[in-house]
Amino acid sequence: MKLYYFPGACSIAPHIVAREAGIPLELEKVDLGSKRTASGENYLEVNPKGYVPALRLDDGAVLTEVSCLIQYLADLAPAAGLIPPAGTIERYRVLEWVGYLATEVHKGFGPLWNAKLAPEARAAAVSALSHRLDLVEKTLARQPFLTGERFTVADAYLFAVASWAPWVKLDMAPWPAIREFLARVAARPKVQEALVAEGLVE
Ligand SMILES: N[C@@H](CCC(=O)N[C@@H](CS)C(=O)NCC(=O)O)C(=O)O
Repeated sequence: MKLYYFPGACSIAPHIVAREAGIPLELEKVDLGSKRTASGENYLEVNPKGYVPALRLDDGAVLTEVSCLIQYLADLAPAAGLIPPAGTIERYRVLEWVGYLATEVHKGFGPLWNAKLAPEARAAAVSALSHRLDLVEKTLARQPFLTGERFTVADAYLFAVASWAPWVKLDMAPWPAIREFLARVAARPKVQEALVAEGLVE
């Protein structure tokens, strides 16, 4: 399987899940400006949505959307325990977080990437995102991971998006439990491997 990614983008969530699950992936970097991949493919032919991630399966089919890829990969390796079995309430708790992260937190960061955002618009975006992060903070203040004691696909997704704070100059001081979570997840050997593979750390 091949993961189309950009270093440090949300594509690092499925990348981490694959490594935690012991699933070997070929990595192909995408230039998001030119929509060309490192090997010269036209990325728009791989994923007409134009954004990362995309996962090319061994039969040539392509899956997109972080929330889909992390579930797909985790389900390939159930013994790794990255997502509870289908039909259990524990599964829906993880999916509840995945939905929240995708639609409230991931998209909440969106406006902050715009360097030309007017100060009032930025303040409004920071305020909305802060409320979303407050809930995450409250949860992580009482347990190490979003659904309890165990690292799941939802934690991989949170790690991906909350790691953007320094890039968008979001001061994480109000959320110490999230900062501790980021350090705890970054220290996981498979996460380190992913960070090194993407050239984010040496
Ligand atoms: N809904 C998509 C959003 C993916 C997304 O936001 N990708 C960003 C990087 S984190 C991207 O590739 N942006 C570049 C672009 O849209 O051209 C998903 O969940 O996979």
